Amino acid sequence: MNPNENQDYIVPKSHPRYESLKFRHKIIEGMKKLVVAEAGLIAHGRGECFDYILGEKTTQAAKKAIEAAVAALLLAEKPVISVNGNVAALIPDKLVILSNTVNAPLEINLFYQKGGRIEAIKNILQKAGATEIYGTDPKKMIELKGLESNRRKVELIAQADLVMVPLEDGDRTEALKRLNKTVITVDLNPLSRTALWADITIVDNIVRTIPEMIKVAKELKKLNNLQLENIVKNFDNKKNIRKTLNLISEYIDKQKEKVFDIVEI
Ligand code: PTJ
Repeated sequence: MNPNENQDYIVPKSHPRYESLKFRHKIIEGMKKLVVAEAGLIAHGRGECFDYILGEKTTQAAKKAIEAAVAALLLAEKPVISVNGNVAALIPDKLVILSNTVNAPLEINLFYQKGGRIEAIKNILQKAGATEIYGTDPKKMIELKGLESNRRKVELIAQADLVMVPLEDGDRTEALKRLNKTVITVDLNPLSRTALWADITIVDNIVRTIPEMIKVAKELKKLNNLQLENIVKNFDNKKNIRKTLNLISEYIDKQKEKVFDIVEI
């Protein structure tokens, strides 16, 4: 979607925060088209805040988690990528490419149930080139045990050995873990329940993570299973989250010095 499509949102490319504003407007447009839940705007704002204090870049810790996540996806027998409104609005094309590259089907799974949302998300994914989209037919859905939210209604996820749940709320991650599934998440908040419960937590903005995962997948596909297993075995999620928290502290410390560099006009 061209961010300048809607005359309300003309953002000059020269704007120092063009990239950030472009994705903010994708979320707003997504909400108008029912793709994004109203609460998705708030979730995005929270994400922006964490992204800011991470320096708006994919950190070394995130790169390590991305490598482990891709290796785990390639090793999984029945992997599924769960898609919610925010993810579909922000990065549909790349999501479809990742799904095809690692052979992990896309399943729409929403926290906020509202008539028309599943259709709107299905449309956006189909426009992006998806041919098989799960989680759209109520007759094929079953309910996950130990979960009360709307996310309990799943299709392929019920049988999956690995589920990637980007921008997730904590309840389902806990439920998936209790069902012995490997969970990968992408969450800019390193302290969220999902981040702490997941097996592999990528603390990064989904708009940078998915393209990076596609790049890494192309490389890791050249490895054998033993090499992929070693990557997963050598990854320590708790240590990696701690490293991310240290990177945030270091980044904030650096910014303290910068405060005095701003010259008043
Ligand atoms: O489309 P639905 O109905 O399934 O609802 C989706 C949302 C995101 C509204 C729902 O899952 C929700 O309320 O999520 P939470 O509990 O707000 O958690 C979302 C997490 O994603 C928060 O920790 C945010 O910091 C994080 N986040 C937001 N935007 C991004 C992000 N993480 C990575 N990349 C982002 N762009």
